Amino acid sequence: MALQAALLPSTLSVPKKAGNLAAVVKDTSFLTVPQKKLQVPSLSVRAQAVATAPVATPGASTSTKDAKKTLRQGVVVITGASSGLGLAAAKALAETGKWHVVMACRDFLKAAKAAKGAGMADGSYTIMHLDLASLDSVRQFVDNFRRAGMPLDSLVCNAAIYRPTARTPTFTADGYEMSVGVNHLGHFLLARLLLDDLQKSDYPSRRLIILGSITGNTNTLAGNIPPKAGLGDLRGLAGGLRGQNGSAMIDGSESFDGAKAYKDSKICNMLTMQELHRRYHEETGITFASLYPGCIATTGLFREHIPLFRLLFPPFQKFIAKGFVSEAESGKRLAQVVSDPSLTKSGVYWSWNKDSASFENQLSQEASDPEKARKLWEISEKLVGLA
Ligand code: LMG
Ligand code: NDP
Ligand code: PMR
Repeated sequence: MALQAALLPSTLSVPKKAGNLAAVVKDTSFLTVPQKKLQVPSLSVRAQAVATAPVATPGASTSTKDAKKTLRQGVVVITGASSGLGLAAAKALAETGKWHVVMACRDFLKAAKAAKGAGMADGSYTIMHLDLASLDSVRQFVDNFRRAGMPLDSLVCNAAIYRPTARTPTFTADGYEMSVGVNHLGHFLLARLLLDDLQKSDYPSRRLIILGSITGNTNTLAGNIPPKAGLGDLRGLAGGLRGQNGSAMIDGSESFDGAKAYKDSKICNMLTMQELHRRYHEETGITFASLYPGCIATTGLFREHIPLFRLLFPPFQKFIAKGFVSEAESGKRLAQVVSDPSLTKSGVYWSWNKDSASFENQLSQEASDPEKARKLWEISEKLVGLA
């Protein structure tokens, strides 16, 4: 393929000091910000002494001749980094200089504009195409990411769509209902494929993070605003969520409800995180986590809601429900879950209190049901072609 053909000659002609990794990234630069401005993460490492590096531990790479232990720049992939929380977290992480952010986005130009608009420095990020509404695209993303030659130290499954007023389903390229297809199934495949890469990383704390939400947890007031989340016995999912010859809803309901489909997809996200933890944490040492970042009432998530809702929801959250957080604040929270040395515990659903201190939150009974998590895992494997 053209990409591979393009790789070989210039790999050989790259100046020695840049090395092969730079050549690979150079030639996949059509996927990235302009090549001349791109820094290769592992080559643009800043020497950070143990004393100042936040998570420097034995086993981190050594990049100075005086044998000081240093932590190389980490590489984090964030899906849906073109807007809202994903963009704010990308900015927060890139600004530290300790992270190179791979923005995995369905709309390259939007992502490029968003990164520039947010003031992210050239070279601190790479944009790669990923459309979670297509399992082929997920696989292509994984191939492209591997070809770029970067390590993977942290993966954030952040992208989502919410269709609050939809009464008829839409479908992914593979024919699955869109909210669950994008928010859960696309991420399920991505996470499964990239586990290998996370495992290969020599970074001291490797993490896989999947966004959850309060609205999927029926042990909260917010989780009791109708329509309530609920997966039932997963018969709709097992039937393929196709809508025509079955149900487009996970629980098998005949009628479609876009708001419920989103909340259901968030239960899937939280169950998947826990199942990953049970299956892989001990063996791999990877930290699996989920979080509720607060109510970020101003993001694009509400783009399909009625205008009156979009107008009133932010002040409602600020002054009445008191769940509001700004995009910048939520970005810092997610950045903490990616890189804070104190948040290495696996299997946790993080939340924050009013002073923005993180705490381990309790999931609802359904969102922490191990039997349901196992069943969800097995059905999802079939739907994404892994079993
Ligand atoms: C469903 O409706 C839709 O059917 C579905 O399509 C989907 O969109 C789904 O979850 C998404 O929602 C849910 C419905 C159920 O909620 C509403 O219709 C209410 C929407 C209101 C959104 C918030 C805007 C509130 C505006 C208040 C004004 C703010 C101004 C602030 C200015 C401050 C200045 C100092 O809703 C329910 O069933 C309600 C359940 C009972 C809730 C408990 C009551 C607590 C009361 C708390 C405050 C009340 C706020 C006023 C609500 C006004 C509603 C129009
Ligand atoms: P936004 O709509 O601002 O961001 C969602 C991102 O997902 C966008 O970048 C969007 O891309 C991307 N996306 C949507 N569909 C696809 C697709 N098919 N393939 C790839 N990317 C896609 O929403 P938020 O920032 O609010 O949401 C981010 C996460 O936070 C979600 O997981 C959400 O569930 C969670 N969350 C949000 C809360 C809130 O109050 N906002 C509360 C709790 C959790 P594009 O820019 O191209 O549209
Ligand atoms: Mg909710 C009491 C606290 C609280 C919190 C933290 C949220 C978060 N909400 C709360 C209360 C209420 N909400 C109340 C009392 C109402 C009735 C007026 C209410 C309504 C409401 C609607 C209609 N809320 C909503 C909607 C949405 O469409 C949002 C949604 O469900 O998206 C799936 C939403 C949200 N409320 C939240 C949060 C975090 C959301 C959206 C984002 C998400 O879960 O991802």
